[in-house]
Amino acid sequence: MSEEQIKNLEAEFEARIARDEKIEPKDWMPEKYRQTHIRQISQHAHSEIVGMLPEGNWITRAPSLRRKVALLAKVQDEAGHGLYLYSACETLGISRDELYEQLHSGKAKYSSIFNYPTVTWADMGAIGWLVDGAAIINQVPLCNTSFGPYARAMVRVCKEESFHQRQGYEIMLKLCEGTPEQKELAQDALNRWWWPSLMMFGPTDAESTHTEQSMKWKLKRKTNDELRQQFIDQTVPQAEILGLTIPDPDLKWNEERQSYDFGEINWDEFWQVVKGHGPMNKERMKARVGAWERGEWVRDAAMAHAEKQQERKDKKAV
Ligand code: BYC
Repeated sequence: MSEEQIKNLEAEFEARIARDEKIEPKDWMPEKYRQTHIRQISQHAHSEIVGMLPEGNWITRAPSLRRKVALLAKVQDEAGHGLYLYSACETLGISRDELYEQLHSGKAKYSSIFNYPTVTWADMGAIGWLVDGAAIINQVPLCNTSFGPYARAMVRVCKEESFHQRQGYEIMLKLCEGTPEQKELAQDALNRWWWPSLMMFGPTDAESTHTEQSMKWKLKRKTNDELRQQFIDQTVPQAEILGLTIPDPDLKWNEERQSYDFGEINWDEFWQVVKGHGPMNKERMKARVGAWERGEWVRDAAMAHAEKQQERKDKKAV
């Protein structure tokens, strides 16, 4: 293709983005657009399936049948979200095996939040309330992202996330209405999950490498800082209803901005976790790689079965 032809394609692509048209897998797209989407969608898919681990840890210890059913359904939803997202990512020309290899070798990232331990039942409440709450705020704008398969996957994901958020908040509410010890468990979980939840939105806009380009391509519809602020403004009143204290002495309503001011995030901790040195990084990877290895015979059996079926079909056709 000549340089001129590429320029024309680029101009037409930019015009389509400006008109808010969806870009579909077979449409022409700049190579950087394709790569950026593979990066973000696959990180998102990896986050969903690694995100099953901290909660999966509590399914057998849920305090009642009702709580067990709800938690089981939530963790299953997360597996489903991973599947929609891996499928959306594959439409960009990368295979599922390559994506798994990137996760297992540590080449691909997944959300920092899942590298923290879940030490009490209240953590199930805090994850649903805060982590899924943050995920909804981050993901609702993605329903309107420019790449069609990602946008469509996000519509269903967001509907399910709102059930997740409510089941978490309900756990917190029950604990806060319970004994002083139960309320203390809820406060302790909030203390441990608050700051990591704020880190989920990524580095500040000034430090974010991808935001500017991703906003131009309408992959991202809001910046990391805008979404973080929206999350804080929405969550503080919910903590007040619970009667819990947000562990930030600098948190203060700003009348002029009609928003909360908040304290400094520990960015050293964030980057340590992102680079693989969080409290649970090694354990999470060990669990994922172990599951992949233990599942090898299932994949082999499914392939052998598919080959046999195909052979039978071919023989019949002769
Ligand atoms: N953790 O330029 P930036 C869920 C990386 S799961 C780790 O701002 P971008 C759930 C970033 O990748 C929901 N890494 O990046 C599941 C980049 O590194 P690379 C997960 C992070 O992409 C189970 C570098 O830092 N949600 O809901 O423009 C149970 C610079 O950052 C993080 C998604 O995946 C982080 N927190 O913006 C419960 C949503 N933040 O790639 C719940 C989709 C940044 O250059 N993703 N990095 O090596 C996004 O919206 C965006 O990718 C982000 C980051 C806002 C996360």
